[in-house]
Amino acid sequence: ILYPQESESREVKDISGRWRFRTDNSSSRDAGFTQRWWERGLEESGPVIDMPVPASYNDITQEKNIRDFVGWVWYETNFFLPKSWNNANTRVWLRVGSAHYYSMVWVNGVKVMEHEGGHLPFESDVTTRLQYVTTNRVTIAVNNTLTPNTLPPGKINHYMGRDDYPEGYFTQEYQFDFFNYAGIHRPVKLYTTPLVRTSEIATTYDVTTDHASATVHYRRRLFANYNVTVVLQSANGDVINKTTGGEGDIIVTNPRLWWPVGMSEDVGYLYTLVVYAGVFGMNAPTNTDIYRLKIGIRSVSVDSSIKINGRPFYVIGVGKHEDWDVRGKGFDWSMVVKDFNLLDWLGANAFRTSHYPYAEEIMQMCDERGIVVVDECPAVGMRSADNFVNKTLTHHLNVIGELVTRDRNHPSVIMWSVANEPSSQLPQAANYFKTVLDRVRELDPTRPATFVCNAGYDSDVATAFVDVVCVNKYEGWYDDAGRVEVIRKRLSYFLNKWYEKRGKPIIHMEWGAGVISGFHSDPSLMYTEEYLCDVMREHFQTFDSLRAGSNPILAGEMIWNFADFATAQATTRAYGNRKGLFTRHRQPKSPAFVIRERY
Ligand code: GCB
Repeated sequence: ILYPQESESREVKDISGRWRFRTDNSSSRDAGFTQRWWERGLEESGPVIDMPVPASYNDITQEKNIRDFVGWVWYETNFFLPKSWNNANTRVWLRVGSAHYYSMVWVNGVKVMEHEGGHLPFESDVTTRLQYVTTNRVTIAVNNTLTPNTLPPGKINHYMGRDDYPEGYFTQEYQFDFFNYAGIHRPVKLYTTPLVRTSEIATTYDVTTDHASATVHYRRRLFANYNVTVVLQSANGDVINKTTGGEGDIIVTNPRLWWPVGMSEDVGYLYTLVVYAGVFGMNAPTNTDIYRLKIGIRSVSVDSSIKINGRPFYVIGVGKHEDWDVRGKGFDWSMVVKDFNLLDWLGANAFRTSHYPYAEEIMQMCDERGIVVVDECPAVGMRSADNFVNKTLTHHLNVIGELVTRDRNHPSVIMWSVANEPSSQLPQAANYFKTVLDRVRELDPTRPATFVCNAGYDSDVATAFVDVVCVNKYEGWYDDAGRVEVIRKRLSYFLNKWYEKRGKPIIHMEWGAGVISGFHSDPSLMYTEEYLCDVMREHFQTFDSLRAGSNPILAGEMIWNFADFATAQATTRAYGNRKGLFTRHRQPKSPAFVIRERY
């Protein structure tokens, strides 16, 4: 599922914007289905309100019922198509960048696709469903309900038979620490391709140890009778080399390698792989499909450290979220570019897509700006035994397939993370994670794989299967709250224990403390800006002692979190999670300057 892109053979029409919207408030939440809202149109079947796409619907209105809604919501819009699209050589695809969590899509009253999972794109060939003499209608129903077998998992609590609650009352519970924003989160686009098209491209690279030569291996999804030419171009369009065939190698002498920030002056160099595909034969359509894929040539390996292009790479990064005020998890270019500017200001060289795959546009910017990514599955909050069952596993394997297919060509992605903080001390977690990690390595043998662990070094049973041990620990916060003086000793003991256990490089993936912007005290107290500054200085002492020397055990540090973000309401969360270096409005708290100094 390639990113939709314009070319000589392709056109893209973004139909995002102001859509019609309604929540299904029926007690069974199925009125939309029993009354078949997609047939008559939303306006014909009840009241509608305006809803921006892309955006989470939760914070757009003044209604608590909409912010906290659980169940099916319905979106609808109309669009016209250019007549030029109406010809026998053109296929039209409808593509949703992502919608959280379960989606069904109709075009002109006919169902065209269904998709499970809130963070990855889905598309369908809608050519035969479209009209050119009049307007078209697209209807998308989205359900945010989380169950023990969704990713992330959750649970619906019914209060049936309880006289002390309103009749029919139910709540959505989940064990992950961010608000379950929902709706159509990424752009909805139509795009054209010729009848013959390139639908998938997979690239991998080999770089010689002296960097004098590289081989780009490519594989395009292949059907019979295709005539494929592949041209590798430099960033300024010069042809480097070319070949033919649906699968093959392109040799690059003296390649300009892709480097992350901090490792070279030459950051984020991208080549373009231009893939031409046509059809042989007498009655073949004349047009050729052209797709341009940006690629970066680099290698990733793990031995006693993480290596990019054979050189040790130390991660200095942040945990992030797709989270902005008003739009929730809705894609917004202003927010995305602002965040990259702040990453640059901090001097960070990496982030983790905690705790779900981020928008494709964000991944593209990481490639260009040389920001390394640990690319994470939405498996967060797997805290109970009923999550580690076959039904969840089957979906988990599907998500891994979709994620790897979407992101495998991004040079910025240096590692897959299959989960965050699962209960990896449960006996069933061993086999579960062996299976998902095996799958990710089978689909992509060129990158290390991991999950992020917060089970104890003495109880975890699943990190045996990871390439890099990634751990979360909040020393001075959840552990030894307020006692900054023990951080150095305790953290160093903890990380050494992990190293003794697995003998693999460690990334300290999450650490930090809550700070309410504007709270101050000296000596510092929890929640003040000074407190996190103190916590940081202690951590840095330990980090430096473990990354130095002849046998460094630490491969990186990622502070939690880049910015404050929304969570479910809880007594431990004062207007969301406050561990951000920046406020939710992207203004720096004093600890941001300390990190900037270090990074
Ligand atoms: C964690 C989780 C993260 C939370 C964070 C916290 O360990 O991985 O999702 O937001 O702790 O602040 O509690």
